[in-house]
Amino acid sequence: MAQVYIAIGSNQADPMAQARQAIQALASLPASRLLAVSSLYGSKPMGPQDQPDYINAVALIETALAPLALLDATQAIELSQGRVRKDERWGPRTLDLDILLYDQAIIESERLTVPHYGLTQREFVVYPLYELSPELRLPNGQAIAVLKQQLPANGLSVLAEV
Ligand code: A4P
Ligand code: MG
Repeated sequence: MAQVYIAIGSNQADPMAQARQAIQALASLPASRLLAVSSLYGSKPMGPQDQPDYINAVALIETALAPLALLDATQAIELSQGRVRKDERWGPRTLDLDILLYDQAIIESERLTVPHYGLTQREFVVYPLYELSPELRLPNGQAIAVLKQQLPANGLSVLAEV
């Protein structure tokens, strides 16, 4: 079984409900178990500013799914929650699920880059990761606690528990 951190993001169609529904869907993945979920955070949009604030959270699951099978499953969850892929980069979305870490694996394939390329620069990923696992280290040895210390909160706030 692998331990996998998954980032959840939404800023459309009742984002808090989208996040909670996504967490339920992750808990129902085959050959997997939900181990922990961070608080639900409110965050300022990264990218185009003419879009609503986001709800962000991070889930920790244990899974027997291989990385690409897990990506198929998380993309199916995105689609089932009304995600329409658009050309605009970093534009609004009902649900975005990003695979942040898959054990300590380093994956660089056409469909999947792990650790996720934006992990270390995004306060809405680093802070919930720290909440879940303050001792966590990335495959390159970077400590999540140090990353958090270096990254301004940028208005990030805990809005609710799941
Ligand atoms: N892909 C590669 N690696 C991964 C991975 N580790 N996890 C590929 C998931 N997918 C991965 O993703 C494009 C392709 O990335 C997938 O087909 C997959 O094969 P996508 O979800 O279709 O596209 P996207 O999400 O629009 O692009 P991207 O670059 O992933 O967007 P981001 O970086 O996720 O940004 N502001 C706040 N405050 N909070 C947010 O959550 N999110 C975004 C989206 C913008 N601004 C935000 C937030
Ligand atoms: Mg994405």
